Amino acid sequence: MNIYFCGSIRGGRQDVNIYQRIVKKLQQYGKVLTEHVSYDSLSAKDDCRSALNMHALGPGEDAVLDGDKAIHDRDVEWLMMSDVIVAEVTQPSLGVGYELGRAVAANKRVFCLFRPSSGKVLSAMIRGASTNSLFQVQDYTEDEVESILEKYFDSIKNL
Ligand code: 6IA
Repeated sequence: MNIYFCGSIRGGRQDVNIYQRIVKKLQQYGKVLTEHVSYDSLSAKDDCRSALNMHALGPGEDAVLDGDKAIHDRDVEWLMMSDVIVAEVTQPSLGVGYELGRAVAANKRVFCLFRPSSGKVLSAMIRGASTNSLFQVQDYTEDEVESILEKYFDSIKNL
């Protein structure tokens, strides 16, 4: 099974430790195409220049844009190849919201995880998308993340 994990990158990296626990658990169920989302080395402030170890560019040079386009195109390709999309949505992220919209449009199975203890309130566009079993939103506490994922993958294994 191909699993696509979504978590905030430029939206902020404060939940990276939970992303690591989620990815580790997901690896029991299939191939996680986006393991890098959980890497400590990815920071919200990185752009493609630092990631590719490039020198500063002058006006009109658009390697950052090209790099972002490559990331976008590769991620969308992986999203389309995946059987399940699991998203940690507590830390708001434009990229994660975009990925979830593309996943819904492609009729993909989506499982969103949200921690109310963060004090945040989840976007109505995510909570409100949870109208059928293909798109589920699950509130959870940090200590139960592994068991929540176990329950979910148990529930879809015969589908
Ligand atoms: O808007 P955000 O950056 O928070 O979006 C995060 C989501 O978009 C994640 O779920 C990823 O799947 C995807 N995404 C965003 N940026 C990247 C990335 N590098 N590499 C892979 N996937 C990404 C961006 C920065 C890098 C050049 C250091």
